[in-house]
Amino acid sequence: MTLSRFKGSLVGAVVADCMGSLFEGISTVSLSSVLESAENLEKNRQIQREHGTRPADTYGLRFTDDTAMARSVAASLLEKKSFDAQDMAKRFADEYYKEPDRGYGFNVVTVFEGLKNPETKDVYEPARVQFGGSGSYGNGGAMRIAPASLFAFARNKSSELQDLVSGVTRLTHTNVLGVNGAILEAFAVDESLRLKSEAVFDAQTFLDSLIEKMKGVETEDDKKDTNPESSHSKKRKLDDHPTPYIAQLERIKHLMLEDSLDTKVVVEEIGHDVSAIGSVPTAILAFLRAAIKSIPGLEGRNKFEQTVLYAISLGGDTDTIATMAAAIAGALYGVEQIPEAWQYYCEGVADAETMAEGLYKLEAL
Ligand code: R7I
Ligand code: MG
Ligand code: MG
Ligand code: MG
Repeated sequence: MTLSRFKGSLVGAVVADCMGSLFEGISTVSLSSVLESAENLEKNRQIQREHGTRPADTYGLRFTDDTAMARSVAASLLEKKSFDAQDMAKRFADEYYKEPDRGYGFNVVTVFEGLKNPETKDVYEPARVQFGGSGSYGNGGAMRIAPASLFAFARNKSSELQDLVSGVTRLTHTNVLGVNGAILEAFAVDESLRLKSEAVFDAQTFLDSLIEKMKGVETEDDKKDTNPESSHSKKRKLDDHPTPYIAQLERIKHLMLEDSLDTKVVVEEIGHDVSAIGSVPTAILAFLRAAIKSIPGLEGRNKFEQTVLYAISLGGDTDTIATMAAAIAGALYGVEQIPEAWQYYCEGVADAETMAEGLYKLEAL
């Protein structure tokens, strides 16, 4: 049962990245166009099954940087059976230089250059000097983090999840908003895995638990913030709320229950951009909204499908918001809810399944 949910999380993340990438950067996306793109995959698969002629890659969707980096996280944890910063950093950089056209963030490329430079002794240095020393607050840490949640869960080391995520994230993103966004995403995947079943799912409880956990994270930061020149205080200018992620989760608490929820309202109040603060909470909202009620226009689709299609329909950073929402949803609903046609046409599904199996088989410590 848990194996299906490990696979659901990683395979789910891959298909959502591939499907979401078709709409990345488009600020207004209609749900019907998202639905149509999914129906195309399903129709093509049907035709292919009936005639058995078309090669799979005719309509294949490529995964993007989100998946490329998640694969490195998983591969490093599997190979080293613990977190090895040097190994993971090397995988990130090697992967980028192997296939630089995966749609990487504009600035993170400088980090890879730094990591490749033999003069670089500290693998954390290139990320630290980004943006004049404040570090990136992009969602590139959060988008790749699901394998860390699975790893900590399998190892029975969930108490160490926060430190693991921080270590993995700071290799490219050191701004507290970038790090805490990854921590929130990792907590959400962990929370999903931990639920006994879909039947006992309660959105309020789920959200309250995340808020409780983020209280530890965001107040810890407050305590540490004694130096007015620290990167943490710089970030405050971006979002002057003392606990911005908790504030986002509180907003979601109200929004998710609204009878009809306008996409414009979600975008205005929560966001859909490449910042972690403007996308991780959005992914959580998409997951919760689909879990609570049928999304209008998506009736008849299962919860996993609704989560992904709805997440993409929010527009903006669609591959990333969808991949993060799907990693959470897949960890609850399991791989069985991921349509066969989606799995068939998305690149990297088989590898995600193998990695999920590997992580699942790791022995508890
Ligand atoms: O966060 P990152 O890896 O990008 C991930 C996104 C996802 O949508 C992927 O699917 C891919 O498309 O890219 O890459 P970064 O370059 O670290 O951050 C992304 C962008 O966030 C940057 O290019 C900046 O535009 C913005 N950004 C900042 N802008 C000003 N000041 C991030 N941090 C800052 C900052 O401190
Ligand atoms: Mg991407
Ligand atoms: Mg982007
Ligand atoms: Mg993206």
